Parts: sequence; structure tokens; C-alpha cells
Amino acid sequence: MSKPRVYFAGSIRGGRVDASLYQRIIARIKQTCDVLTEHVGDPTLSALEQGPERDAAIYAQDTAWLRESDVVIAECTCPSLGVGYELAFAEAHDKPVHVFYDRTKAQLSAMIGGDVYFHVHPYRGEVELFAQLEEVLEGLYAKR
Ligand code: 6IA
Repeated sequence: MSKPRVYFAGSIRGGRVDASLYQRIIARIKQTCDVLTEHVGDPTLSALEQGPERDAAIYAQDTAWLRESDVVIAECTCPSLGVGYELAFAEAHDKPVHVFYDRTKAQLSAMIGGDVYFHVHPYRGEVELFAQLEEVLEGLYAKR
């Protein structure tokens, strides 16, 4: 049985304050699933890299990965236009979407929190985040 393919979404140009958290989440997901977007957790990834051609290539690659994915998992504490776009794209393509955010640090956009399509997981600190993530990942295997 092949592993579930996970599209992990996290802020890049929206701000890299949570990059190391993304890296820890990706490391956990990789224990049981294939992660298509490991670069999102790379702390050395430069958010300053610019250029319309580069952006077009990123858009083409990321939307292809979204289409190929079995599930989208997003960490949304740091707001990001790109992540918001990816969530709506995933909904339009009928992908299950799990949204995590630290409720002690951020208020989730009403456009995400108000959309009943999304499975929203508010958490308080990393221990709670990883406990909730565990349940989501177990659920992926239970559905197969
Ligand atoms: O608006 P943001 O940059 O915060 O959007 C972040 C989301 O868009 C992430 O979940 C990624 O999947 C996607 N994304 C944004 N920039 C890149 C990227 N850039 N490479 C791959 N996916 C990306 C490489 C460096 C870049 C800043 C040119």
C-alpha cells in the first residue's frame, strides 16, 4: 500500500517566523506519509528570491503537487496569501484540508474559519498541536 501524499502548506513570503515549527511538523508527517513540499520547512529558504519566471515555475509546480496530493495540511498561525490561495485551490479540487493554528498567537481569517469545508484545529502550544496532528495522521490510514 502506497503512503498518503501530503501537501504541507506554510508561510514563505508571509513571514518565516514559524519555519522551524514547519520543519518539525514535516518531520513527523514524513514518518508515515510522503510529503510533497518539504522545502516549506527549510530554514535556509530565502523568501526574498524574486522574479516572475521563477514565480510562474513555483505556481505550476505547487498546483501540480496540490492536484496529486491526497490531503493538505496547513499551519496557519503566520498569515500567508499563498497558503490562503492553496487552501481554496484544495477545496476546489475536493482535497481534504486540515488547518492548524495557535489560538494563543493568532486569530484565524474568517474566510478559513468560517468555511465549514475545512477541518480547523486550533491548538495551544506545540504539545497540543502534535497530539492533534497524530489523530489526523491516524485518520488518513483508517480511511484506506
Ligand atoms: O505567500 P507565501 O509565500 O507565504 O505562500 C506560501 C505557500 O506558497 C507555501 O505553502 C508554498 O507551498 C507556496 N510557495 C510560496 N513560495 C514558494 C517557493 N518559493 N517554493 C515553493 N513553494 C512556494 C521558493 C523561494 C521563493 C520565495 C522564490
